[in-house]
Order: sequence, then C-alpha cells, then structure tokens
Amino acid sequence: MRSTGSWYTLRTLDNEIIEGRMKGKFRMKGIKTTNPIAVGDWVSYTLEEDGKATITTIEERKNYIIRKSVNLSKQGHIIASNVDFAVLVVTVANPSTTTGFIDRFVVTTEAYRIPTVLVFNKMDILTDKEKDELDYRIAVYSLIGYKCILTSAVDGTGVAELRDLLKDKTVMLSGQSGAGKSSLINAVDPEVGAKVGAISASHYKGKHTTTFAEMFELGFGGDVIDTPGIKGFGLVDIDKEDLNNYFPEMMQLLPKCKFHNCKHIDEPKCAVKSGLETGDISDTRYKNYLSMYFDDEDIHYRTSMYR
Ligand SMILES: Nc1nc2c(ncn2[C@@H]2O[C@H](COP(=O)(O)OP(=O)(O)O)[C@@H](O)[C@H]2O)c(=O)[nH]1
Ligand SMILES: [Mg+2]
Ligand SMILES: [Zn+2]
Repeated sequence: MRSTGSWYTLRTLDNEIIEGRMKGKFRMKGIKTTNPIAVGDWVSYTLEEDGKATITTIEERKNYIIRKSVNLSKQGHIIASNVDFAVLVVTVANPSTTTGFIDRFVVTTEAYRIPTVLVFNKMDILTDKEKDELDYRIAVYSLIGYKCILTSAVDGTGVAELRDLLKDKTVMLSGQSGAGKSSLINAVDPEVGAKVGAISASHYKGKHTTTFAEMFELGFGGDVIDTPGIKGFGLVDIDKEDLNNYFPEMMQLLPKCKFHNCKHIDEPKCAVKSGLETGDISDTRYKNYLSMYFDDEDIHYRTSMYR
C-alpha cells in the first residue's frame, strides 16, 4: 500500500495491515528501477516472531507505470502497478494544468496500455472564459476517446459519477500538485481522510520525497493509488519513432498517409497534417507531439496560446 524507506505497508488477503521489509535484492528483468517494489504489487512474505513480514517474492505485474527518476535519467521509478485504469485530475485554473502535461501523461498510459480518464476538477471556481477553455479541452479529449468527468470537491459536482467509476477497481490517481487529488478522494469517501493541501506537502518536505505513492482503500469497495508530487512524466523507454502510436487520433489517420510509417512531420501527403488544416487534429496535441518527438522537455504549451 505504501513504502517509507526500507519499510513497506502490506495489506494481507485477510485485510490486515502489516509492516514488512524485503529480503535481499529483487531485480526486474529488462528495466532498471529505483524501487524494486511498487504500490499495487502483490508479494509473498513470511511472518517473523515480532509480527513483521519479510517479503520473499513479488508476483508478476499485470501492468505498471514508470516515470523517469529525477536524478538518474537512465533509471525509472515505478509509480504504481496492477491498476485497472488511471485517472488524471486536471484543472483549468488554480493551478492551470498545461496540455503538455496532459499529453505526456496520456502518451505514457497509452504506451503502458492503461485506460485513462480525465477528471476536470475545481468546476466551482471557473470564470466564463475558463469554462470556454474547459469546453474546448473536453471536446478535444473526448473526441480522441478519453472519458472526461467534471468535478468539484467543494460543491460535490461529479462526485457521484467519480464514485461509480472507482467502485471495486484499482485506480492510479495522478495530477499536478494542488489539482485536488486528495480532496476528491475525501469527497468520494470521507472516511479515508487523505491529507489535503499544505499539510501533506510540509509533512514530507524534510524527506525530499517528491514521489510517494500511497494506496487508499475505499469503504464502498476499490483502491485508489494517490501519486502526489508528479510534476510530469518522462517518456521512459518510449522510442521516439513509436511515439505516433500513442496518439490514437494519429493512429486512426495513419492508413491515409502516403507512407505507412509516416511520422507526420515533413512527409508529403500526410493525413495528419491535412487534419490540422481541417481541424480534425488538434493544434495543441500536434504541437505537444512535436515537442515530445524532439524531446523538447522544457516547453510547456498552454491551450490558450494556440487558439
Ligand atoms: N475551489 C476548489 N478548491 C479545491 C477543489 N479541490 C481541491 N481544492 C483545494 O485545492 C487545494 C489542493 O487540494 P489537494 O486535494 O491537496 O490537491 P492534491 O495536491 O492534488 O492532493 C486545497 O486547498 C483544496 O482545498 C475544488 O474542487 N474546488
Ligand atoms: Mg494530495
Ligand atoms: Zn502522416
């Protein structure tokens, strides 16, 4: 359910919570990761006399999602494993989530084949102009096939819909800090008592733990993995030549491009570039695609700049 340093919190099949440590070293085939055990993993353990568990094996993961480690760019950090889908909480205002952030996230979840739902939070504070912005984004993302939900943790908008979505599932909840992840968890299940805002930030400040995923069990059934502090997603082990595979709307047009391996950059008779002119391909999505293709990590695009 979570880990603090070398200790792991485990939930047993009998729904007991125990602390455990791992024995020896685990290596995952093929990938270098900074954390051998991730939130969401199933493990086997032996129970010690003091009631603590010694973790002996990790079960094979159904899926997992990795981001680049901040300092060791060659290594990845497994954010969560064995999830049914991902929820990205985004906000149009206070703070404003860039489309670059959203697109990096959904490219990563596409690459790991994890279905993704976008939750637009803080509906209660949007100005008319921000609502226009929201409508535009929802049009773009729902057309591509991403389910979009509108919520407010303050006035309760969309909370019932979110609750239905989470029920009996294991869900990775992500979003930039301050988007309202903890508030939404509490809104769907007040019993959870996730720490909101400044409290959780200061709580972990001393530890330098910018990524501290944590699983919460929902009273009505289901588990949510809260992943605070994720500033953005590095595109770990995504080959840039494969990047176009992770933009579903580009994949759909690919058969109409002249070249079957078109990267939609400067090839002639490219259906994606024609789609940009007709409006079938979103400018911001395409610009974010180029930014990722050329690995222009520092560029953050805001939807409003390109409309
Ligand atoms: N107005 C408004 N504020 C919200 C909403 N959701 C969260 N907040 C506020 O946004 C701040 C960050 O919320 P938090 O849940 O800690 O965000 P997290 O970092 O994503 O977990 C807190 O001050 C919350 O009270 C919302 O729907 N509307
Ligand atoms: Mg939080
Ligand atoms: Zn093309």
